[in-house]
Amino acid sequence: MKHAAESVSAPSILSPRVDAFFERETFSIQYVLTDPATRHCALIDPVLDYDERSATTSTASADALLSFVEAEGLRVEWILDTHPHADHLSAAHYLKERTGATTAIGARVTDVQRLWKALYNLPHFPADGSQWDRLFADGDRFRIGEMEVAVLFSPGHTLASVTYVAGDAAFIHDTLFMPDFGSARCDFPGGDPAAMWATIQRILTLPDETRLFTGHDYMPNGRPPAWESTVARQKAENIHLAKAKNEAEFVALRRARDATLPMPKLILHALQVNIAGGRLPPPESDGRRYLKIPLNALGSPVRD
Ligand SMILES: N[C@@H](CCC(=O)N[C@@H](CS)C(=O)NCC(=O)O)C(=O)O
Ligand SMILES: [Fe+2]
Repeated sequence: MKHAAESVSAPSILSPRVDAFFERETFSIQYVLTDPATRHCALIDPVLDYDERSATTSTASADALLSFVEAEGLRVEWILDTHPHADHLSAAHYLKERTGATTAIGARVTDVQRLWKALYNLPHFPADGSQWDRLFADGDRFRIGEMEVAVLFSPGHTLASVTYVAGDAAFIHDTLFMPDFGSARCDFPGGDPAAMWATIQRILTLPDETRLFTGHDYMPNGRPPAWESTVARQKAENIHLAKAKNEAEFVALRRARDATLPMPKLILHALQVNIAGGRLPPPESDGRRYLKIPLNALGSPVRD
């Protein structure tokens, strides 16, 4: 059985199946990455919906992934985050409870946990990554079914960001967006535009035909949402790479743009949940869960 499967799995390793789910509230893309040979899959960057006006959470976006998985007869083996998100809550914990799949994120998440633990004043929070089943270091490899996935450490947007590379597909999250939008911001706590420049150069060393799947699409000029490019297209068309030809130019470009960007509306809501692997804070004595919002913790605000 194993041998028969191996003989048909070679093409799938070259070009895995990728299904994308665009979440319109935070312009996020959730992915299902599938090994066609075994129909095992990974859910990448799943979103736990949050309505900030009423402080209501909902699992509609995550449930759409589960419905798809069920309809297609897939088996969820992994729940992967590319980084601790600053603009939405991660549905990793909810999906772990529903599927029993293995959760994972980049190993440097412990640095992000330490940073935000101090910002939220959570002295008892364990900043040890124990909230995930597996932590990936640069160069680590793992399998979805029979398909090998490589992990590239890709910091800049956050201290802990990683890119997942499976065959000709790379999940590059918030590094490069679609070529007409450029690159991700590097001004969150722990962000670093010089590290982002090095990360982008590393991603661009993947083969030209590599399919690049981004983490957000902000639909510039009202175009329809898009999330897939290639290394060749990014080299030829990315608006930030066209303007910045070296690290110094890129750092200057990013600093100038980042100085104009307001904080994501959910940054303080999201990080306390996301450093806990997508777990909401435990219920208090009335059975209700509460978020904690530190005041004046993020410096002077930039307004819309
Ligand atoms: N307006 C959005 C901003 C989200 C945001 O800052 N997104 C990050 C990725 S997590 C980014 O890199 N944005 C790039 C940009 O806005 O130029 C919100 O409030 O959620
Ligand atoms: Fe992000």
